[in-house]
Amino acid sequence: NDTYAGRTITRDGQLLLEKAEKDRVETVWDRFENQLPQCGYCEMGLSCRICVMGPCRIDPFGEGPQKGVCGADADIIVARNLCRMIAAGAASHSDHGRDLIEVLDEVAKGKAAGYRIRDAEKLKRVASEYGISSDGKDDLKIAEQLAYAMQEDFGTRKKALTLLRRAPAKRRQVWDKLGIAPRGIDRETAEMMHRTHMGVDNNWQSLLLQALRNALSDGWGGSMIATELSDILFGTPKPATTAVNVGVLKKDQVNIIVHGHNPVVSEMVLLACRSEDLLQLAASKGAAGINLAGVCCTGNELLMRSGVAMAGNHLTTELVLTTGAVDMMIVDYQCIMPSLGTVAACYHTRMVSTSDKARFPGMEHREFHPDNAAEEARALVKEAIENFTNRGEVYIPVEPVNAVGGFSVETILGALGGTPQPLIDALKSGTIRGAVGIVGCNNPRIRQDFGHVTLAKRLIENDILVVDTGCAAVATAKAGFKASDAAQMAGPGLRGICSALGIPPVLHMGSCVDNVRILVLASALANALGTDISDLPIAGAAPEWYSEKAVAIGAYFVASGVYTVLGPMPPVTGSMNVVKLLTEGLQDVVGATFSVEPDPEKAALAIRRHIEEKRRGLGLPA
Ligand code: NFS
Ligand code: SF4
Repeated sequence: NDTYAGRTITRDGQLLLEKAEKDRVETVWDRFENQLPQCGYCEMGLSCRICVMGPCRIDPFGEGPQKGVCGADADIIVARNLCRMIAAGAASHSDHGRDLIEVLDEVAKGKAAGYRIRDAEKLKRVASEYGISSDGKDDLKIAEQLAYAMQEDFGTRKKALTLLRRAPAKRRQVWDKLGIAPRGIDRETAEMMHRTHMGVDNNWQSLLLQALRNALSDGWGGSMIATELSDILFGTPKPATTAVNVGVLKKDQVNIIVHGHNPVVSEMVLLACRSEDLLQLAASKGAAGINLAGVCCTGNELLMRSGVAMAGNHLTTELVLTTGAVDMMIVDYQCIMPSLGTVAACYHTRMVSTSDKARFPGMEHREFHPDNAAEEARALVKEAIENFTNRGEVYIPVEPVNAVGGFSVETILGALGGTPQPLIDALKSGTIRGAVGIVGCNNPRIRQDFGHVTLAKRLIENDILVVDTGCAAVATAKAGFKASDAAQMAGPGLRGICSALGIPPVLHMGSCVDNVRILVLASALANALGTDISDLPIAGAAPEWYSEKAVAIGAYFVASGVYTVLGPMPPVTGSMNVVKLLTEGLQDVVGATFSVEPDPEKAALAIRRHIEEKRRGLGLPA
């Protein structure tokens, strides 16, 4: 069916769209079509509803009003809107990070049954970065002090975030010179909201500089804390084989899906799924086992650390329910479409929300806190098992694809013998031309996975190593780029290295907060070369992004010196000043720019040109 093929390149998606139509289930694509044509003012960033003298619109053709009621022009309105997107994105990642600090603190105080320190070595390493010595202290004492120190990073008592020290010296000088080194994680978001209130900062340049500082407070602050503490509490990822796409659901087993972002909930569900008595209970109901699978980033968290299978990315989250095979979906927060409860109501699937800050229509709310999470997870898994016998017809139309995940920086450097030198040698000789991070979401504006898969394919064919995260990482996994034999898809140089190391040419580095792993890896490369991140033959891309979080990520990539290509156009075209600053002007400010290119073939060309230019800059062979 052409309609389905126009919506997604995935076989499972196409078949389940057909099933959804048969079952009269409305999906994100249907609702997208119902919204067309979308508001042109909003698409250009030219509408403002920051205050109630408005809402206001600027006429892009210059005939109607050129000022809002307060006098704000197109530049101010577009900049403010973009700033608020970044503030929301940074707040989301950073609030997720804060939740992990709370768990660490409760673990330290003995109040979080089920959680523990799984990577004590990393605990000590990160603690020492915060100036906390481990001498003569037990792990819990160190954990308590680290939790306290990290809370300070969120506040107003500091002049600069602790983990900025991980960035190359030259990069920190850039930030200091511009006055955009973030001070406190919450502080930068709060200041961004303040500056964009009516009548505060009305200079589009200074607004956008604060937006970069706000984004940096996410990348080198909130998200980085989220990733580091997740490793400490749940283990630092190591490569493991797993499976992806809807075919990971099992007809003869209890299927539980976790959805959302924070491993604080999903790790406890995983623990419960593996407990002997619950497995026995499942057997007594005629199930051959308990099958836990993920969607979106909490799925990526489990995939990275425990090889848990992945049923799909963002646009698959509704479709996975139309299999009729999901006995329970457990959600935490972020990227969870409020339509899911309605979809589930057509099947026997039980829907459960778990976070005090995220509720959804058609879901039962069962709140998880560090002190009850282990117990609550067991109760839910038990109820999922009981729901197994209520299943109707089940339709699992595809076989899963195998994939290797789990590439933390620790693992990558470990595989290279402890230093980035072999990678640098390969870059220097030109065996590998460069490296690109492909990140971000799905968006119904773009055929699902088409942007991610096409871009990754073209890059690896041209000997560019790809690292990916989030829904991009799931897309390339579904397409087989992380399978054990995927090195064959790469150009000769990259293929040789991947075959020798036994790794795929597209490395799964985790969830969206794990984009910080890419920053840390880039810093290691820059430091080894004695240069800045902006001099490296690397780039970032978000071919199918949709969320405010993705804008924050793009902004901290660029502010960290990484040229970044976006697929969908952000709502900025109403101001040529803002567009020019983002796509050209930032070069002289932070040594990197954004670019927008919805066609992944053209994006690949732009990225290859950029990488060759950076190689020339470093005097590396063509
Ligand atoms: Ni990232 Fe993860 Fe996916 Fe996009 Fe959403 S799940 S945090 S925001 S849609 S990649
Ligand atoms: Fe209109 Fe200005 Fe109020 Fe925005 S802040 S809604 S442009 S009056």
